[in-house]
Amino acid sequence: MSAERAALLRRLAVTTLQANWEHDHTVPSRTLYPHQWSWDSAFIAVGLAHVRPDRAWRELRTLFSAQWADGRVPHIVFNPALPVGTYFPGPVFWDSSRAAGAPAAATSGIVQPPVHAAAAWLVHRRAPSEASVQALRWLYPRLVAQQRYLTRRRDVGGGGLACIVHPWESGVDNSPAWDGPLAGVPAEAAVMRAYRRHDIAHAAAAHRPTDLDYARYVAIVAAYRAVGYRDDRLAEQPFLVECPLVNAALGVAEHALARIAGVVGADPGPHRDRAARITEALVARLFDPATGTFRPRDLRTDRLVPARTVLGLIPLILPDLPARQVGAVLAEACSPRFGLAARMDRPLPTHDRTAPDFEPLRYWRGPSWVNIAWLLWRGLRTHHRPDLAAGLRESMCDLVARGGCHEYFHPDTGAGLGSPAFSWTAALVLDALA
Ligand code: 9YW
Repeated sequence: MSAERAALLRRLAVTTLQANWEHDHTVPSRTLYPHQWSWDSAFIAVGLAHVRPDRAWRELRTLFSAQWADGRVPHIVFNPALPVGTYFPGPVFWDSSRAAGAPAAATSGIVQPPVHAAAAWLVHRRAPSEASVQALRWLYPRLVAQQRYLTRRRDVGGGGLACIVHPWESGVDNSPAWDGPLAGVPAEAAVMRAYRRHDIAHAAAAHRPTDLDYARYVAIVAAYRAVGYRDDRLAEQPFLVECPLVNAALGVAEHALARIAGVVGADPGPHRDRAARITEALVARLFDPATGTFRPRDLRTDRLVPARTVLGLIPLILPDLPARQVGAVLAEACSPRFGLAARMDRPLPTHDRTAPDFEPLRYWRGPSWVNIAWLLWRGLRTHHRPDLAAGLRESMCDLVARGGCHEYFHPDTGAGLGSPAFSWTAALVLDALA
């Protein structure tokens, strides 16, 4: 990309982040997502570190101020200044304030991938200062509590990994990876007539999860809400899955915490040990030697799900992933299913493009997303593949330069889809350009 084009792109990204800043956090999108979302904030902080490190820390601080007593970091923190009903499912639906250990702020009761420790480390490394050390001191015990929650309360499978109790916890809501585990959740599309979906009032229904998906999302929340979001009887929940992205993020978080511990005067040793154990567990439980792929484990059947989605490539972000699995992930990524190459002819899709259920327009069932490309880009650099990393970076930046800071992109044409001013797209492209 020419220096001139990169400068234009940088300006667009900065303007987008500025426009989405909301007094103490950034909204993912003004139209679609008007509150604060958990993993969005981590990605956004990584981008803000390049232009406004003060805001990067504020973003993380606001999110972690809404952490629950048990350590969970909620996937949505609601902005109290907005009228109830601005977003569905909103605070009334989640009704979290009655749950034990809920914070003062209105939040959801579920989590998202724990990418925050890695983000905090990147922000500090990009803009180290007395203020960043102070920020890390404040965050460190909270990040440790987040890890403790996930590794202790969520290890329903007993094998050292965290499970998710809702597709929303994976961040890739309607991925084909969840079709099997969701099929057993009792719900009828008609249930959704009782609710007004916010998303399809602002985005094309053909791009979004279906009414039946949504009915199941609502049914799962209702089951978890009914037990006050407590995790002592999680095995009774209707959706229980070990996700490769969530657990790869969990392992990377321990690596990041080891580094942060070094800065704040804590012991890095336990973090290194835990990181090694998570990587071992990920390989033992989610790697299928027959196909050479990582796939989610459905704890209700104790089987790996059949779909080969982009989630299977994300363990590459683990610096201690064994060589055999690194090779297998790269083979899958460079196959026609995902088309990774030093010169990519099409954007990275979120689902196997040779699969019959690949849908180029529908959200996480095919379209290209910048956060996923960015994670893989970082993994490629970690595992010393500068050729493939450069190809992916070029493809990612080119998408945004041509289409704008869209939420997602058509995986064949690269056309921008969803929200046109999406925060993590802007933030991560800023990081990739640096
Ligand atoms: C929804 C905010 C969130 C992201 C998720 C994405 C979507 C909300 O938007 O979820 O209504 O589907 O799937 O990853 O955090 O950007």
